[in-house]
Amino acid sequence: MLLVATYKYNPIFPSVMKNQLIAGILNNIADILELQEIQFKPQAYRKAAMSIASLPEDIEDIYKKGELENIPGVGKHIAEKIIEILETGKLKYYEKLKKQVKINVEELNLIPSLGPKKIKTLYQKLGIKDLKSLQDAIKKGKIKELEGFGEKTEQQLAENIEVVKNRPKRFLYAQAIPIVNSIIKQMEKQVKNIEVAGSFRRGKETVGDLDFLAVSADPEKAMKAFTAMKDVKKVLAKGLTKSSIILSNGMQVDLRVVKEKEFGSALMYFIGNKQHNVELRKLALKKGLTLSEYGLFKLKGKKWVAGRTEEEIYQKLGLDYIEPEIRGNMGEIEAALKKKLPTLITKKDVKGQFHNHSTWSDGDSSLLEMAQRAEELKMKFISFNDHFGPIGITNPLTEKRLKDYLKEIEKVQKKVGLKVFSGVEIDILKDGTLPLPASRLKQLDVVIASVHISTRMDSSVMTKRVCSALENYPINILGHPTDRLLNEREPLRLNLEKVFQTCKQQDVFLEINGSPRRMDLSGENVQAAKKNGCSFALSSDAHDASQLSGSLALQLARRGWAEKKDVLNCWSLPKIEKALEK
Ligand code: DGT
Ligand code: CA
Ligand code: CA
Ligand code: ZN
Repeated sequence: MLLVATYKYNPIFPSVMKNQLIAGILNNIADILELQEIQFKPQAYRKAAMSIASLPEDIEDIYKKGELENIPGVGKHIAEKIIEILETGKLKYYEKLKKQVKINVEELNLIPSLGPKKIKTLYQKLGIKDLKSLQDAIKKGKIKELEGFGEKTEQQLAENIEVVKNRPKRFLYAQAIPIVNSIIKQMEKQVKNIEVAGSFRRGKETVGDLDFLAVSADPEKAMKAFTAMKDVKKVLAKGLTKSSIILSNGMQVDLRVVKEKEFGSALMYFIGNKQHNVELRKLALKKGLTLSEYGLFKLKGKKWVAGRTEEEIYQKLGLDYIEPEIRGNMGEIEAALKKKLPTLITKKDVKGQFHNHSTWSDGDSSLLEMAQRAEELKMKFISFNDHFGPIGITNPLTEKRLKDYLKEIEKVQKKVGLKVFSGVEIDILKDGTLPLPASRLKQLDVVIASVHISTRMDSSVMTKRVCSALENYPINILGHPTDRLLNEREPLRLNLEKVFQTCKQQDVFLEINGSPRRMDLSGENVQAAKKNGCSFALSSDAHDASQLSGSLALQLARRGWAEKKDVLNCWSLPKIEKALEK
């Protein structure tokens, strides 16, 4: 079932949001029609919903091109409804249907184990209309008495309701960036010092809430300013050391004001993660010390040892400084003890970005606009990898257009001062073949191969599919290896260890896709791949010149312990070119 929460249109991820919103509405229409025992129509709506949910392109763009009816399952009538939603934000037909059925399908559909048939039975036999009446019926033990339900189903429903109600609402890292910047900007003049901690500081792909720490001589003033910031919807708590607010987008933000002498230890505590903190405290105890958010103290007599800065605490614990991105109890404390921490790459090490789309496939900027923007950003190279293959986007490259595309890239190369790599992002088809022969692929600088279609295969079949492509074609980079979409789509079922080993054997770089909604590989995956001897290529997966600077790949590489030697983008140009030869 698709979620049709009434989220606000989010400009950072327009495509996903609109596509999912529309797919959700069409799915609910299918459910309602099914409840009304209308024949055939439900399947038509469901089919359209499914193809829209998996579109790799923004449905609004398809609409602008007048190509809605090219989407599988979308005919004239459904296209008209999509247009109404896109233009007015609503659909009269849907509103009318909802009134007719008297059942809150949107709400009941949030429960994973509840389909249209069950919803109908529950309504007809017990008059269940929404989550509340469902919960009441469960409490009274009425569900298990229904034919086709039983005790197990009732229990499962009860559990699923809890899951849905408690489902943590996590924000994407990229959504949090402007919020963090805005808070720091608003608060920085009100306090002596302010820093962000928590999962955001660790560069985690999604964040539950934001945690800030400040030092102030006047905590009252600080808290007053904090709770009066713009966009504050609700003040959950307002005290002298801690306040919590909810912003209008639903995000919770905590601020703690601490003493200057405690700033380092508090920062360390609130950056986390929890397991890292726990291990540090154990280590402190072994050294006859005790560590808390208030500082590092002698166990006996509680004499203060350190706390102003994180650096001095790590030092007193006998550890090298550990960057926040790798604080996860993933071996970093051991490495810091042995002075064997990786030297994490930084922004200045990254010389360019792979995997960029242009108007030659589903991008919004021309090749030249993209290359010029890359030059402005002081990149040393850019790699164009427009889509090649039948993935259901409206404008993939074909063999015929490929020639002109390559000519155009040559022209662009003459107009800009950075290296322009030619390439494609080509589909790994269901059977592990690619839609271009190896001989043609060899004529390109950078071949990225990715899975986009038939994504629900079993692990063994999917692993074979991917590995067979890696073994039989001159692929440079395996694109978005798990195909996950944060908060939306589970990773492919893949034996990643096997994929990593095959990449290593075949000299294929694993992509670290820095697109805000993908962030694929995850930091944990990068670390595991590195252990298998793999190397990485950082990409922006930009579909617009404005997205070139927004790649989050660097942060994932850091979370995955990657060093310069592991990351293609950090090498010299001649070395990069050599590494891409196949
Ligand atoms: P989030 O907000 O779910 O994305 O993740 P975090 O890591 O930001 O977690 P949060 O906001 O609950 O707490 C911030 C940090 O505070 C956390 O990373 C570690 C520290 N912390 C919180 N609760 C505990 C605890 O019970 N024990 C320890 N040792 N540290 C804690
Ligand atoms: Ca947090
Ligand atoms: Ca928190
Ligand atoms: Zn792709």
